[in-house]
Amino acid sequence: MGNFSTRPGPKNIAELEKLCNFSREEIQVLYDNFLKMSGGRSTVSRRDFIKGYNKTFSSGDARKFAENVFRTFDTDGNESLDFREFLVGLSCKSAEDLPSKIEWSFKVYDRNGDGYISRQEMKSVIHSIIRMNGIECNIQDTVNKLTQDLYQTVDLNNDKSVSFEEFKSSVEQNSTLLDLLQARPPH
Ligand SMILES: [Ca+2]
Ligand SMILES: [Ca+2]
Repeated sequence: MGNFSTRPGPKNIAELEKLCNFSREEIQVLYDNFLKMSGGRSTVSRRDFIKGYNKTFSSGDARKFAENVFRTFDTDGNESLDFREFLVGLSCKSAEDLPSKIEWSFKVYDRNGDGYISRQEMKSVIHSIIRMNGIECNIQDTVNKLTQDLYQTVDLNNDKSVSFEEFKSSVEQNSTLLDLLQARPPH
């Protein structure tokens, strides 16, 4: 597709529409946001992404969480996002159906991408979520406690490693688990 230096034309938009759940109009808006983040360049660097993402959170520090998000967006691992990666990433992140939510959350937690969530990976992501939400409390204790509880719940066979299958069936059995994993109060 090449890099855009100007607004994507109708042909590009039609192609992009097929890759995500966004409408034509939403893609245009997202492209403007993308340009704001990149400073008008055709790719967004890790640093620009983290800075831009953090700006949207007034209450807490979202930088650590943004690193995890960046990793799930940067599918070719070249440390920068083109508009297609940005769009597909946002589309996966904002998907509302349970299978997509499970898949995306698993990727966030599996920081080294080896297909398993270690306790350390879970702890690190929970820490980043709590910081992002700006929760004022004894953060280390909260992180330890949440990690302990959640890890025990999702590590079904208790082998100190959480596979995608374990993660998926835990969440399917208990729908409030996904809220807890995203540090949202269960509704
Ligand atoms: Ca990339
Ligand atoms: Ca892992």
